Amino acid sequence: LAESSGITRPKGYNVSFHCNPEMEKHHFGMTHPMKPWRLTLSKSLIYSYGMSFAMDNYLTRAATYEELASFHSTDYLDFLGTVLPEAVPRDLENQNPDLKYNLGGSDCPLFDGLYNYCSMSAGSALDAARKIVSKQSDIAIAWGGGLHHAKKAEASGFCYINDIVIAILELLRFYPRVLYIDIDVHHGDGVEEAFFSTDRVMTVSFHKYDPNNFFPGTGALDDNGPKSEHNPGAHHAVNVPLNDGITDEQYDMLFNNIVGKIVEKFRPSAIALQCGADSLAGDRLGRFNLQVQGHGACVEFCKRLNLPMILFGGGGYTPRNVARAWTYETSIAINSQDKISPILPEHAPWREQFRQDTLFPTLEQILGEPRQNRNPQKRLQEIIQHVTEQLRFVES
Ligand code: ZLV
Ligand code: CA
Ligand code: ZN
Repeated sequence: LAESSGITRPKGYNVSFHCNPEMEKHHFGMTHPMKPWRLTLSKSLIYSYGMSFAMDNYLTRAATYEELASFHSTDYLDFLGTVLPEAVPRDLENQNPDLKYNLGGSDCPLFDGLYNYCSMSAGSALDAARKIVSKQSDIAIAWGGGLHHAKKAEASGFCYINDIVIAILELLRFYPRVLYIDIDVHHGDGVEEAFFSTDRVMTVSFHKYDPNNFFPGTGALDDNGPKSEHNPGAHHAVNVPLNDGITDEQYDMLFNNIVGKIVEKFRPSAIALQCGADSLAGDRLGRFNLQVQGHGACVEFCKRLNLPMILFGGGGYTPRNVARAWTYETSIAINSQDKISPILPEHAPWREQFRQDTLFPTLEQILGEPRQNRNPQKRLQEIIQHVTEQLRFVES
């Protein structure tokens, strides 16, 4: 396969791929939008292109309790490890579910094997971080991670364990400064909050922002970390609130400008990039008009910085498009984006899942009618202006 596709190992650097196929067998419930099976579809397409021959492939073990406890509270972990997916207790008066740690509701249901699922996601992310710090990998990929909403002692938005925070904590044992970038359509609130009080991690999230109608409702332009002068973490949270229908061209302009300025000022020693694919056009929960090319351009931009980097997954609720994006982004990591065919491989299992046989469907193919763009150029300039002023407070 690798020979016929012309895909070879990248020259002068190493890419590793970290996954645990057991993770993919878990189910959140019939109607729940999070489908771990999308990881199977993504991997299947990546392998069909012959990309595994160009990377070091690791089957990762689950993270241990102690590893999870590097971020999460032991009370929360103990509950997560013992709670059974039986009926959730209801409040006697109004019958509302009485949730502990926000577990068991419709966003974060209790399902069979939940604790295993969470520790496997964190295990892959942590393995990726360890291969980076040991310098065995220059880019490490963990598509099963990226669960950016989980808090120290609370589940939130389909996320129970924050594998990203755990992986960044590992990077911080060896690197002075880590830049976290989040292109999921939702605000990366859990990662932002975890590093609110340090100047060793800068977080930047691009997201749909509508405090009343879009989850989680945080991440306004001027939410930039605790304002106190004595807090080293002040000004180290960058937020890029966007509206429905943003296009590749606008996103690319914003991303390059903002991430470029942050890198110049903050001078990170490593990058953690959350590649949530719900920012793609046609996503079941998303609102943007991004195409596979525009989403991938963010990965390409970060790769060109030549810093050690972890690529995480995240959201993504239209599995065929998730698989396309993460396949294209894997090809970018191994520098094969110009070698792979834009026509999906003939022999790909699940080929019928993809509807069109292209890796790059047009907006018309995805949506029929593209979503209306509610991001005037003037607003994008205001955002750039705000971030530029914010960065004046960051010491370089
Ligand atoms: O992609 O959910 O809006 C990383 C990620 O960023 C809500 N949740 C909360 C606030 C009030 N609720 C609504 C409860 C909905 C429960 C089930 C759905 C079921 C079917 C279809 C859509 C949803 C849904 N839930 C859509 N948006 C939500 C958000 C959570 C979004 C999490 C994004 C996670 C993996
Ligand atoms: Ca985001
Ligand atoms: Zn999301």
